[in-house]
Formats: sequence, C-alpha cells, structure tokens
Amino acid sequence: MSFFKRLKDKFSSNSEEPKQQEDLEQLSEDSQKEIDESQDEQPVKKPKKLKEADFDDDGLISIEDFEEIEAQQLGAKFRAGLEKSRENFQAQLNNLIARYRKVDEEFFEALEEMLITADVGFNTVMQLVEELREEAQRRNISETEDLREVIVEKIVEIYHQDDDNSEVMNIENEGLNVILMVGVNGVGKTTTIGKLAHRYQAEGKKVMLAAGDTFRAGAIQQLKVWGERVGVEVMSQSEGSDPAAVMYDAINAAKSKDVDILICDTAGRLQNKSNLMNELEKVKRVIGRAVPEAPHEVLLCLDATTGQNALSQAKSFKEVTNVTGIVLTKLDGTAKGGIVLAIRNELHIPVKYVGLGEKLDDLQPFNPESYVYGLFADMIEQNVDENEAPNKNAEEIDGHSDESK
Ligand SMILES: Nc1nc2c(ncn2[C@@H]2O[C@H](COP(=O)(O)OP(=O)(O)OP(=O)(O)O)[C@@H](O)[C@H]2O)c(=O)[nH]1
Ligand SMILES: [Mg+2]
Repeated sequence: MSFFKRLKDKFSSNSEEPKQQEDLEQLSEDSQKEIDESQDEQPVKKPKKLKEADFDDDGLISIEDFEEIEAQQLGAKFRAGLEKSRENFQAQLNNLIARYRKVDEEFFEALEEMLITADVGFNTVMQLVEELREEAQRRNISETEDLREVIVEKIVEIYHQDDDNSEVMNIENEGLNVILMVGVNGVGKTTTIGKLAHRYQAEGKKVMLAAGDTFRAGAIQQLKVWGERVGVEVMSQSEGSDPAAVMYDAINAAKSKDVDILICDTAGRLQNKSNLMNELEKVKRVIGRAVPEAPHEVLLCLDATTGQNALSQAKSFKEVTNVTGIVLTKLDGTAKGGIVLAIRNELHIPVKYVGLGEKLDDLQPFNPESYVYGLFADMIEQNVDENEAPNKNAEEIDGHSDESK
C-alpha cells in the first residue's frame, strides 16, 4: 500500500470535527449517504466510509473501532490546526511542481528555498533535500509530480531518524509525577497546563497544579481559573513569594493527597536574564530533593509563531535546565509549520505536544504521521483518489480479459 494511501486510510474522516463515540452509528449512516449522493460528483474529497462500530454485549466499543476513531480524531485535529500551514505548504509545492516539471538541480534548489522559508531549518532542509536527490536517482524519478509522495515520506523519515519513542511522556503509574513547565513570557505555559490537566484527568489521573509564577501580577489567579475550569486543585502562595517554596509545599500536599500528577507553572523568563534562569535551577533542585526522579518532565513551551527565535530560546533553556520535551504552542497561528522539524532535528529534543488552538482539547500529542497528514491532507487525499481511479479501470479491464479467456 502506498504511503499516501496508508495516511489517508488512517487519519481521514468526512468531518473536520472529531467524532464522539455516540455519534458513530449516525456518522456511519451519514457518510454512506454522502458517498451515495456524491457518486456523480467529482470525487475530490470523497468521505471515507466508516465501518459500523461493533458494540459487544456490555455495549462497549471494540478496540479496533476505538483505535480507528482515535486516529481519525487526531487526523481531524491536526487537519484543522494546521490549516494555515497546509494552505501554504500545498500551494507552494504545487507551484514548484508546475513550474519545474523535470527533476533537476533547479527544482531541488527551489524546494530548499521553499522549506527554509517555511521554518524547517537550514540543516534539516539540506539533509532532507540531499536524501531526496539520492532517492530520485535511485528510483529513476524524472517528473517532479512523482516526487510528491517521496517528499512527504522523507519528512516523516527524517523525523524518526534518531527515534527512541521519545514523544511519549515519562509518567509512572505509581507514585507522584512532577511536570515542570518553563518558557519565555506569553508562549502559552499556563494555558498548556490547563489543557494538560484536562487530558490527564480524562485519563483518570488525580491532578494538582502549583502556582509557581509568583512574579507576574494576576498569574496565580489565571492558574486558579484554569483549575476551576478543569476541576483540579491549585496550590498557591501570595504574589512575590519564593517559587521554590511554592513547589515544596505543593509537593508535600500532593503526596499527602495521593496525587498522580503535579504540574508546576513558572514565571515567563527571558533566556538572557541569568538571575531568572538561576531561579529555575533552584526550583528544579528543590523538586528533585522532595521527590527522587522528579521533575519527571521539564517541558519547554515554544510559540510556533516566533519561528527561528523559538530555536534560540530552546538552546538557552537547554543550557541551564535539562529540558525533556517541547510543547510547541500556537501551531494553528502560523503558516510556517516546518518549525517542528527544525526543533527536533537541530536540538534533538522531542516535541511531545503541539497546541493547535485555544480550546481545552486543542493540545495534542505530537506524532510525525498525523503532522504530515495535517500539513498535506488535501494533496494526499486527492493523490490517492486520482491513483485509485485508473487502478479501478485497470482491474475492470483485467477482469474482462480474464473472463474472455
Ligand atoms: N491559538 C492558540 N493560542 C494559544 C495556544 N496556546 C496558548 N495560546 C494563547 O497564548 C496566550 C498566552 O498564553 P499563556 O498561557 O498565558 O502564556 P504564558 O506562557 O503562561 O505567559 P506568561 O505567564 O505571561 O509568561 C493566551 O492568549 C493563550 O490563549 C495555542 O495552541 N493556540
Ligand atoms: Mg503563565
């Protein structure tokens, strides 16, 4: 099965909005109806036929159906969140392919330029395009049109190259887990904490928040609002108090209340202000002393709309604290979604979550396949549809010729 077809089968659904499990049966009827109705139309965005969910005796959905729905929900989220980047990437790639029909050095140079402009990062672009050159030669591809799939496939490959499944959060089932959220001002730390708390709570974890931003006026209140919205307890002290003391008390409270996950907010700090960066070290030390192994994750929030500046932030934070993962926020707000690749390949820090909007469920675990699906969904689907049409004809012809034998 082709790479595009696999992506389409996995992530595509007929709805931009993720489906609820209850809607499944209705959805399946609706999509069948839409398929029937759209038979005569151009099948550019033909909805996928959803199979009916198999409910077992307890009225529970089967694991296969659950996984299928989950992948489609993820696909729809990335598709919606990456709309701006997709419009940009697809239009630019279509332009390139139309302009340079033949695979040659001029095409590769134009592709390099396009990817660099989309924030993919210089070194990553060089590596990616070099591998494309080799692949084109190896497979004897001479038309740029035939490179579409290879380009998208290579993006996933380059992401996976030193993969150790590191997108997965280091959360233990037993005992208290501590997550420390760090980053410069306004990148989305507090919002991400609210979204993360919501996710973990939905998974049945007991979550608590620590209001470690004692610096900015209103920051404690902002976290409390998130706590109320999500329904989790927020441990706080007064504005101006020592953030390390806030963390220390919060950890003790979390231990005594059998909390599974404590998520700690911190003040936004500029990477070039050494006193603030030192404060972060202290916070981390205090956490580590109270719970061995903690913090289990130090998540650095980066704002995708700040482009290459996000990379330099990451480098500075990495120097003072052991960043274990990136949360790339506001990916919905940029047309330069290539920043994900730059972060991964130039910093070797995994992107664990991406922010795809401002709603509670707009924080999604990062995965390179759902990402490229979001980045190229229309192109992928159109390509699969076009390729399937002649195949069908070929099958029919084959069938006839078989019969005539
Ligand atoms: N569109 C979009 N907006 C986001 C996302 N994540 C956060 N935001 C917005 O970014 C703004 C800043 O978010 P905060 O969570 O307050 O950022 P912060 O890092 O805690 O800021 P400081 O506490 O001032 O350092 C808010 O308006 C959020 O709604 C996202 O994924 N997409
Ligand atoms: Mg904040």
